[in-house]
Amino acid sequence: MSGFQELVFSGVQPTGNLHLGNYLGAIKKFVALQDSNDCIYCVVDLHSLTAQLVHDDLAAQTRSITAAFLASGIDPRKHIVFNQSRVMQHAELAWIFNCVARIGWMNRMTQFKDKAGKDRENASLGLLAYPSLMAADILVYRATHVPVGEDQKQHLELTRDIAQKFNNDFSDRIASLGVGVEMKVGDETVNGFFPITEPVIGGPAARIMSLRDGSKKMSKSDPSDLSRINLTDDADTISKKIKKAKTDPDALPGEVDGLKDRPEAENLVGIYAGLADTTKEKVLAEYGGRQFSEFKPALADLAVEKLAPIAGEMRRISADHAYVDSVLRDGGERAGARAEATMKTVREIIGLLDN
Ligand code: AQP
Repeated sequence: MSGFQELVFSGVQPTGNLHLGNYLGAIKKFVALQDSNDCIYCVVDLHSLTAQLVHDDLAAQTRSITAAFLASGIDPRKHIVFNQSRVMQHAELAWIFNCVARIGWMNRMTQFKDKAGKDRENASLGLLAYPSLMAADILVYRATHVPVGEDQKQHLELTRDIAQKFNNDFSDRIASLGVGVEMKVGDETVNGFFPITEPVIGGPAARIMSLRDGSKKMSKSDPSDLSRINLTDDADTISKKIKKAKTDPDALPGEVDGLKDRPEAENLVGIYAGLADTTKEKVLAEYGGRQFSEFKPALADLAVEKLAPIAGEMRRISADHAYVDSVLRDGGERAGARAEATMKTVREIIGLLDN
């Protein structure tokens, strides 16, 4: 894609129990990408303050997300795993991006509109500026690829806009300092300090929906625990939740086209495909024509088979605070060195004295 060294970055907020959507939409991709890429995975604790400022168990949740990363198979020695607040350069670059981005861009973010609700005037400034911090998380490492679920697509487009605007606004300084990198954006070759990051979104599980309502995404903050499968759920709970999942009375279709206007059926087929590393087409080739009374137990067995080992590992790793903290400390030191290298140049580009 560009003259930038390829680097994968992504983050997860410590805002509650991780669920199947987080796992299939994001963490499973993190694991797959680590074989052939340099990766940085972050527990974005500063982001979580936009949801809840005063928190009894932020430290416990930060450790729990870290344990989920490790239990899912992320290797913290080959790659970097850390919590965001250890590397203050994220917040520093976010401030600069607050001055690059426009309020209108932030106001258009659907996540802000959803989370702020009707009383936007009363939403925190942090919630509005969330995408600016997310852009900083990514660009402070000049990351080229970001694996996320589909709900983050708009924020990644904004990250691209921020990078592009910074590159344009400071093009003369970037050129005179000789710190630009040539990259291809669409058909054009451009020069800039920050890469125009590529989202890694896709596959059958990019957007997992609530088990109770196929029009709402599976979410940590849904008040109904039956709406999601938590990574920590035991086998009985997983089976019970899948059995109770909302469906329609028809049998599964033989083709993907037949899932149109059947959001709950499409969701369960997507979950099966995501867990089995296959496609919806292949799932329907096997289960087309069968009733949910047959499909749901097969899905429950598969979910238990794939998730139970992760839950067990999570429990084991979470209990070892000293180990988890050492991973975050070591990752924070390595991430901090990389982030500071970027920020030294950013300060120079802007003209902030730090000598
Ligand atoms: N339902 C989903 N399907 C696929 N991917 C999903 N992700 C979240 N929900 C789904 C992806 O998981 C990663 C981490 O998400 P996050 O914790 O940073 O933020 P979130 O999107 O706010 O997660 P939740 O669970 O939906 O929390 P609340 O309830 O607070 O809004 C991201 O890559 C995200 O795309």
